[in-house]
Amino acid sequence: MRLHSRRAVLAGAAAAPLLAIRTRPASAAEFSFKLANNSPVTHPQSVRQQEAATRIKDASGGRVEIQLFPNNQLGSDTDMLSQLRSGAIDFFTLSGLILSTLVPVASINGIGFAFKDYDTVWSTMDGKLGIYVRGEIGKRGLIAMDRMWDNGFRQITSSTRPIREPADLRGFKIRVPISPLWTSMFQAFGASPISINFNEVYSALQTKIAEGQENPLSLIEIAKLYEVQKYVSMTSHMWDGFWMLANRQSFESMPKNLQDIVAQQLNRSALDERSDIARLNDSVAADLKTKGLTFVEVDKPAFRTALKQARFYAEWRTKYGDEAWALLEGAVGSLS
Ligand code: X2X
Repeated sequence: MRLHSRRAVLAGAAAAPLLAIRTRPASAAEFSFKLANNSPVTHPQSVRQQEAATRIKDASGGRVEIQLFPNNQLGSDTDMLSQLRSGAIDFFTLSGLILSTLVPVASINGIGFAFKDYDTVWSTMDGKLGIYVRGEIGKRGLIAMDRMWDNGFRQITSSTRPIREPADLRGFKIRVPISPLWTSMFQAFGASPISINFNEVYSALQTKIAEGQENPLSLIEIAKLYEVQKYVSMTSHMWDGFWMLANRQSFESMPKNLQDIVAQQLNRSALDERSDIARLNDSVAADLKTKGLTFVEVDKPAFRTALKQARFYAEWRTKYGDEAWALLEGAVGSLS
């Protein structure tokens, strides 16, 4: 039996090229795209992107197929950004702050203590500031979908000493993602930031190349960073999310109706992902405590004052320019 069916398969394979001349095999889509991210496969970002891909295939009648490559399978964020620009990857979700290495204003959402809560995050990034940033992204051969995906408010973890007040950051070897804003902010605190892509964070912490790092609780849990860290200080010092970016040529290779389907479904999944993260925010702290992480409550205004005194806001206001800064302050209130 086995031998028979093997022969049948071989015969079929030999015949396939002839058939392909006349008809497209049912499984091959007209538009085949790669979508990549840096998130673990169980992170809501990966789960919701897979769902979006499935809906896009259905809604396009099989014409558009998106294959998801989560968890840095295609390289670090820096590598994937190059691949997106060259068209080797068609879609990629990237932190606004890391994107700023190409589009400087894209880091503006990460200004220290800019957002007081999620309502303000979404009204700002779905509002005028988001439109402005997407416009700037559009000038660099990329297209940003309207809805950002949530990463979260960031908290500082450490394997050596708990960070209780700004002075504890002095000389602290902290891993930061690759972005001038991150480096500048932790330098303003007097820390020693080390720029490392996310795919190397766990091992950098494990080998103590870095004493600490900062990320949202949801990711500290999902990427198991609690295994190599002891303390988490609830600084919420910045909020960051992911822009869903498309290579312009790839995106515009589709007719308008398919572009609309893809954009709609990606935006819808971004909203689903935001609710997932909101739910995780409510539950994850208890779990991290049982896994041995010690929580440290901090006086956030003291951290913000330290940044002001280091002229952090004044410096970045000049870098972004008055227009962008006015859009930020118009949405979140006065910062400097
Ligand atoms: O690299 C990080 O720390 C991460 C996963 O939060 C970002 O994508 C910025």
